[in-house]
Amino acid sequence: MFRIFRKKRDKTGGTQVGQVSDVQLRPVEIAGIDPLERRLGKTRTSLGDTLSKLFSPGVNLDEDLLEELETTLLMADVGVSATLEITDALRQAIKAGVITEASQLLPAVQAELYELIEPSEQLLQIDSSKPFVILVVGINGAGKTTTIGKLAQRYKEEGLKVMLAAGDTFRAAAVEQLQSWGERNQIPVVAQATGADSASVIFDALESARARGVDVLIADTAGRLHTQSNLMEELRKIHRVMGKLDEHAPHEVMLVLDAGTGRNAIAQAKQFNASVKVTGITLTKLDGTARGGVLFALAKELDIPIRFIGVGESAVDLRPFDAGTFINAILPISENH
Ligand SMILES: Nc1nc2c(ncn2[C@@H]2O[C@H](COP(=O)(O)OP(=O)(O)O)[C@@H](O)[C@H]2O)c(=O)[nH]1
Ligand SMILES: [Mg+2]
Repeated sequence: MFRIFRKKRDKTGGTQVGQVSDVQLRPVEIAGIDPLERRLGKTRTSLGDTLSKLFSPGVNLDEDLLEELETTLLMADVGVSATLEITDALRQAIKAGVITEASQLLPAVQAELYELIEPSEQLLQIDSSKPFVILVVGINGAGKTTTIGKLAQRYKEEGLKVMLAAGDTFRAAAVEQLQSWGERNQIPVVAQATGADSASVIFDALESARARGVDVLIADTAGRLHTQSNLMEELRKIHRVMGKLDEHAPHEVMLVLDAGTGRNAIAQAKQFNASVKVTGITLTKLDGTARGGVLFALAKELDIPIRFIGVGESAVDLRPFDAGTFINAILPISENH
């Protein structure tokens, strides 16, 4: 059984530290899907379990405790700025007498973390553009091609007409990886030989997608060229070339980041965003890492929606990012708080 939680926001819009009633979380069961909390088990252990132990009954609400909280958050890659914001909020709440006992600490941290990532929860809406173009960017091995496969399957199951563009022409295996995937799922893949100009492959694909009334075109790109500046220049070129056929394309520039790279993911996001405006992030491999806290750092340090999280190898493991579900998977609190 899969439990997700629906949240109910405070009518006034504000949240007060320690008052988790602002973030009411209701379990909803969905059959047949592994619970997110199991997939995020490593981060749940590094963050959730450590905090639960730290906030044991009778613990002193003092600076030592706040320092240990700080260390735990930093170790889980939550990032300095988000960590300081959370510990400061708790310090103030303790000082103001809002938090007076240990049992209030975990709900307070949960509420703070929730507030931090809630603005990043913005589902990718496929509008009526024909086609709606998703340009997928990111470094090698981040999970671009896998994510494209999962997305394509999702949209096809929703009844949309999907096409893929094999824009990673730099690596020999990359084109074949996408092609074989397309064959298995009866989804057309526009490709040229390895070494072809990526912008021209994607341009062809967009032309063909328009002619065939495709709903969603998803374009793969290379993750590494000889130099980083070549890569960024190529992405800008792809962007420009697409704009010649459709001034609104690409409708989404999706940056794929590997959660396992921790703080490095933040640096990548800043770098990519500086050359092509990134409109959405997919954070992959959250199932294999204890560094899932990087999602908080991403939310805090970059103003980019988090569209999907990758928590495994199959299509259902690319899940739309839901802040409440995410929080509850890594920092569960009991209902009676
Ligand atoms: N466990 C896990 N593995 C993933 C996830 N996403 C991608 N991978 C794996 O990461 C590896 C690299 O993925 P790939 O899509 O080829 O990366 P690309 O170079 O960016 O296209 C592959 O072995 C994928 O199966 C995920 O969410 N969870
Ligand atoms: Mg690839």
